[in-house]
Amino acid sequence: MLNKNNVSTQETSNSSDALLQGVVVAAFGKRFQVELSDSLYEKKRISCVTRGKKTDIACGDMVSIKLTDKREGVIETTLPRKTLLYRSNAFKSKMLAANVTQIIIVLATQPSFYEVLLNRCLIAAEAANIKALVVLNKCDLADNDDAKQKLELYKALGYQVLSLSAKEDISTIKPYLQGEASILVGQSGMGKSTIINALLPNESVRTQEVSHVLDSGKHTTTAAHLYHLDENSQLIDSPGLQEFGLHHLSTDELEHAFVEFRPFLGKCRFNNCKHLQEPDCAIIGAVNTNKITAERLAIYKMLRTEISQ
Ligand SMILES: Nc1nc2c(ncn2[C@@H]2O[C@H](COP(=O)(O)OP(=O)(O)OP(=O)(O)O)[C@@H](O)[C@H]2O)c(=O)[nH]1
Ligand SMILES: [Mg+2]
Ligand SMILES: [Zn+2]
Repeated sequence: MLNKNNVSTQETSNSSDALLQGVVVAAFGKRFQVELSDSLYEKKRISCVTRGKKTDIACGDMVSIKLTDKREGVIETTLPRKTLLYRSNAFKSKMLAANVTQIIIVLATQPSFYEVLLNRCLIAAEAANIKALVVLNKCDLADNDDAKQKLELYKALGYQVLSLSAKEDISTIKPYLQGEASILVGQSGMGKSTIINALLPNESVRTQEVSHVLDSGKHTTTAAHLYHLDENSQLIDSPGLQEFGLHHLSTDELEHAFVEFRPFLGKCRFNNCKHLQEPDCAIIGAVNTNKITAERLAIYKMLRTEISQ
C-alpha cells in the first residue's frame, strides 16, 4: 500500500509539493489527525483539513496529504477502502471507521445494555463484511447471569462472545486482536476506553464515571481514535452510541445480514416476500419450527419497516 521509495524521492525533490502517505488516527468533524506511514517520519502526526467541503473521511482511512506547514497539511486523496462501517438515519449518514476487519461490541450490565442496539451493530457488521466479537465487560460486578443468558442466543448464531472485566483481567481478549484492525463500539459507559487503557497502559485514554456521564449528558470519548497495539494490530476507540440507524441498507442486504435467515431465503412462496406476514413464508416457517427465534424475527420486522419508510 505504501510506496516508501516513491514517497521519499518526492519528499527530497520538492518538499512542499510532495505527497505523503498516512493513516487517519483521529477524526474531529472537519479536522483529521494523520499519522505519517513512512518510517522516515517516525509516526509524526499532522493536523489536516480537506479540500473544499469534502468530509467523507473516517478514522482508519489511508490518505495522501500535502504539508502546508511543519505540523499541518491538506488531505489530497483517500486510498480505496477495504471496509467501511457507517450508520445512518433517514436524513444523514455517519462514518464510524474505515479499513477495520473486526467490530467489537462492548456491553455491560451497569448501565444495562440495549439488546436491540447489539443487534443493530451485528447487522451493520454483517452488511459491511466485518467480523463481530461481542464482549460483556464489567464481569467483576455482580448480577451478570441474566446478561450471560441473553448472550447465549448470539453464541448459537455463531458469534464469539467473551465475558471479562477490563478492570481485573484483559488477557482473554488479546488473542482476538492479533492481526486485526478492530473498532470498539457500544453505548456510553460500557468501558470501551477502559479496555483500551488496559491493553495500552501508556496511552491513558480518558474514561469517566458513568453517573457523571449521565448527568452531563455527554460522552467521555467524543471522537474516534486509532491506537497501535503492535505492528499488525490496531484498535479504534469510538464515542458511545445511543442509536445505530441502518437506513443505508437495502432490504436485500438487511435480510442477508441476519445470518440464520440465509438458508431460508429464496424459499418463500412469493419471490418478493417481505417476511412480514405473507402466506407460506419460509422465514416465518423457520420461526415456527424454532430454527429462527421470535426475538430476531421481531427485530428484523422492526428494521425492515424502518428502512422502508
Ligand atoms: N467495575 C468495573 N468498572 C468498569 C469496568 N470497565 C470500565 N468500568 C468503568 O465504567 C465507567 C465508564 O468507562 P469508559 O471506559 O469511560 O466507558 P466508554 O464506553 O468508553 O464510554 P464513552 O466514551 O462515553 O462511550 C468508568 O467509570 C470505568 O472505570 C470494569 O471492568 N469493571
Ligand atoms: Mg470512551
Ligand atoms: Zn418470506
